[in-house]
Amino acid sequence: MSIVTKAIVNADAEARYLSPGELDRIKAFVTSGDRRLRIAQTLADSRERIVKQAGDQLFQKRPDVVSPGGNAYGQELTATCLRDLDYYLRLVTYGIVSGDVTPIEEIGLVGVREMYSSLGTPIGAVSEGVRALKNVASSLLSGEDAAEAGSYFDFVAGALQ
Ligand SMILES: CCC1=C(C)/C(=C/C2=NC(=C\c3[nH]c(/C=C4\NC(=O)[C@H](C)[C@H]4CC)c(C)c3CCC(=O)O)/C(CCC(=O)O)=C2C)NC1=O
Repeated sequence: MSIVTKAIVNADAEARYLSPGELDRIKAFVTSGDRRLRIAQTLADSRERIVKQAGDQLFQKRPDVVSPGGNAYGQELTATCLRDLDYYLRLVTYGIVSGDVTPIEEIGLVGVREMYSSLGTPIGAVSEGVRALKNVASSLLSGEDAAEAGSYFDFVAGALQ
């Protein structure tokens, strides 16, 4: 849900007009629209590089995951691991565009703990990988844009801890 939809659902539940506070938040959302779309576009355009470099950083910090017996050991499982990082980068762009973490939660975080646990994937290392995505992505963005995007990476990394 975008923050516009959310405000409307809340107001309609009480059969009232949008409040000044809600209109202010919607105004901020609309005003920041160009910037948020630009950030999402930059991340999408650079996704291969962001995922590759984040993977390199992760495997340097956590060599155990790509060592024999590790959950991402071997070409195929390493590729699956990088695919998961790409998934999270994609979900972060959804969050940035909608100004809301709900799409990230619904698509990528509900039930994820149980899933990784059943796969034997160390969830803390996935979180580390998302922090690496944030590092690499931030280096491609201006300070203000990096801060906007950073909050969504932080949200995902926090949920995966
Ligand atoms: C868009 C929402 C979405 C998410 C998030 C998602 C995750 C996801 N990751 C999976 C597997 C996996 N995920 C990883 C990831 C890793 N292993 C590690 O040690 C690293 C720390 C980490 C990379 C950062 C690995 C290695 C597998 C395969 C595990 C296996 O088959 O044994 C699987 C099991 C099915 C499959 O292999 O595709 C799912 C569903 N799928 C989705 O549709």
